[in-house]
Amino acid sequence: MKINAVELRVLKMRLLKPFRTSFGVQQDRYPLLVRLEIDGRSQWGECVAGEGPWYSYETVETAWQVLKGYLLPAVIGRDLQNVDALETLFAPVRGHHMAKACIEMALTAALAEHARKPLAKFLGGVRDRVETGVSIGIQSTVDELLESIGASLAQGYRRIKVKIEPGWDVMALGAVRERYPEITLMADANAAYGLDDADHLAQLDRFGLLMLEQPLAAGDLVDHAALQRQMRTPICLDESIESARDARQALQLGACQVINIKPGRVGGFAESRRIHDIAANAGVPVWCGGMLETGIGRACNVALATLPNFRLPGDISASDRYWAEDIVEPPFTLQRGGTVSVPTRWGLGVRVKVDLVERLTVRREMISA
Ligand code: SMG
Ligand code: MG
Repeated sequence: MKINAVELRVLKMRLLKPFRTSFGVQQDRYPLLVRLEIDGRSQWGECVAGEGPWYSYETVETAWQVLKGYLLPAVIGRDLQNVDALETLFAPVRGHHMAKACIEMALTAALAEHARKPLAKFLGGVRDRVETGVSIGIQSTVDELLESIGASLAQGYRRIKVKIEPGWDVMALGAVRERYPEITLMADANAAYGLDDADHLAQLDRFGLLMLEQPLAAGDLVDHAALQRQMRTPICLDESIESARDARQALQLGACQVINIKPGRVGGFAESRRIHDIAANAGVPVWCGGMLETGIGRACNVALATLPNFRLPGDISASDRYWAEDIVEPPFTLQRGGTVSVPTRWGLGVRVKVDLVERLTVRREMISA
């Protein structure tokens, strides 16, 4: 397969509701899309980088520059029979896994289509629906939090993740547990704490959380291991795991008992698979995170989450939780038991609404040899 050219685009899309985490509030999302011209057809992909360097050092701007300046010149015009060839060409570029991932995932979808298989089957998936949950941002009041959780449960979501930060943690989760003693509940701190907060965080143990996601800074594997020794709640790592090496070292250190895999964060499907296997061999479950994706990135996440060791519900909510109108057809909808169905068409499995993408585009550039 030969990538003849790649079109980069940034869209502007309004989230239905602002999303607040420990690092800021987001109302508009600016997804960076790629369209590979590959063997005479188009293959879309999505980069998960955010607008600012908060969740990661990567941003829409850095991904654009690294794609245009380094990654795309290395691959355009080359014959790529598989993803290994792509990874070899990308290897000299240090980091920038989000920029790399969008091309890797688009190429994988094209290879799946070429092999006449749905992406999930091409990846080795074993499920036709995946369990999903919701991620509920930091709210202004406990009443709003309880209301938001109530609405999500009423829609059929079965796992609730609450974003926390210092000042919005023990009290907020305590109120949730009092109202909903039985729900599957977890919390995500997006690196808002330090090891000095260990005693405080250990108070969360009494809420029977499924896990506590990324309490400490991304580079703090050793401190996460120390914190895990001081609390019963399983620690899950998200920002800390950018590669299979990170996963191996985190598990060796005892820094976590669960891993959140986002293919867009770790360089794509192949690296996600390696992390999945390392975790499986260690008896550690993984689940698929989310980055407020459009239907393109969501289709990738759904496909990945069909692998066997994705044993916990993902942050893969339906399209209508984020967007008034998704850019793919059909949109992802919530099905019985709080699940999302896995597309069965070949390749990515959803059709991109090109006219809508066109209307939402705020920046575009064609990169060719
Ligand atoms: O896509 O439903 C989603 C968002 C899930 O909470 C979510 N993602 O740390 O896991 C996380 C956050 C990162 C995204 S912040 C823009
Ligand atoms: Mg997270």
